[in-house]
Amino acid sequence: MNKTIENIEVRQIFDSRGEPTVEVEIMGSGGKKFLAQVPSGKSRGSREAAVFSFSEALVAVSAIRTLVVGKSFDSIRDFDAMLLKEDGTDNMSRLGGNVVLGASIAFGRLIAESEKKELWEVLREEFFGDYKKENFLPAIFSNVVNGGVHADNNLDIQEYMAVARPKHSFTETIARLEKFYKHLGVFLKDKNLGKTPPLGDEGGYSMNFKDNFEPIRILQSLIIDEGLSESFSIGLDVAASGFYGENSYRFGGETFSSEQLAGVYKKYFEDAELLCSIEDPFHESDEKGFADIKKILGEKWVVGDDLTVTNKKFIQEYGAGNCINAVIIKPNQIGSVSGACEAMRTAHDLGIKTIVSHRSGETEDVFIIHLAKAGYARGVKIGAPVKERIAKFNELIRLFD
Ligand code: 2PG
Ligand code: MG
Repeated sequence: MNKTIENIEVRQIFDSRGEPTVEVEIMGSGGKKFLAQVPSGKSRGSREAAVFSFSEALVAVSAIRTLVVGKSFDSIRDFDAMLLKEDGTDNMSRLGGNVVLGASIAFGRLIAESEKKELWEVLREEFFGDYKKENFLPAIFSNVVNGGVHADNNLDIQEYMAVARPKHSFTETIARLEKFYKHLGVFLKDKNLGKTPPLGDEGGYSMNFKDNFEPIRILQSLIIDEGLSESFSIGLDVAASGFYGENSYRFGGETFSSEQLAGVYKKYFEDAELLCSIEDPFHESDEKGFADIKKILGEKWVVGDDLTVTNKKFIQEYGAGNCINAVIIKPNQIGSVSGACEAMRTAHDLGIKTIVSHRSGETEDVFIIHLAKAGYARGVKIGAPVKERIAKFNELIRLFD
């Protein structure tokens, strides 16, 4: 099969939160169709690529159609470069980051089919072919308690994640994670006076807690009680932009300066030995807060997300500036497959660990699992093992085991 594009379409679909997002379809020669569903985030960094509504996406796809139909591109890079040139803005505000990303993934699938390869193999060869690395299994960051803007409860911290490190296989690790998630539900139901706790945007439990530390304490004792402390630890996504205002942080009913909040986190890490990572502990403009906490926490992972928005420029700046030692890679923050792969390469060159991540509004698309495998990610962040997120867990098993 050749790589000629016969048509491109966009459709409106709904994500796991019931919010509209887009699905892009590219038709190759012989009428074969390649789809990509783009997720959408609720707690977005201000420097993320533009997100187009469906009506804007229709206009953008008409423009893209005139550029690509009847053409053939040798690589994802060539395809993206043509669209990025046409867009010509810093944040994809002419063609829409979600539209371009959808086109870019769908085109990657066309290439994979034409070369009779898996998508991850195409990505590996094109973007990471020069890496000399052993294949290994990334840790799963699974959000089991939801707070912040992802839940209707009293937690300021957006995500409390079980971090499961596979020893031999994902089949085994995911089974343990599912069991752990169920047991946590039973424990929390008990604590919630016999009522099953509601679920937040990413499938984590989202009832009220005594304070922001309580879920950490509960996760730690459950991990220990279940005999999982060899392979399970705890990660947080604070998403601190959500409670930042006028140079201070409103956290747990109190107002903190950046230094005071760093003191709170320090205590959390001292009190919970299984706590291993903290994402967006400060507002995206609070570079100093990141640098300070990184110094305090040493080897623990300090992860950039809203801070770095999958943009190689910011990863370079904040990585070299000692603000982070790990980074979230969300393809729709940068708006193209090439942009996401370049971000991973920049992180890799700086010795910064990568965690390829979902968004709070998800679809069943499994692209991020292929990206994680291709780029040797150290982690995959995919929410709780329920509903539409199951597709990503299954793809982990299919690609890695
Ligand atoms: C995050 C994400 C995903 P959202 O903050 O890391 O968990 O949330 O997609 O709402 O930005
Ligand atoms: Mg985040």
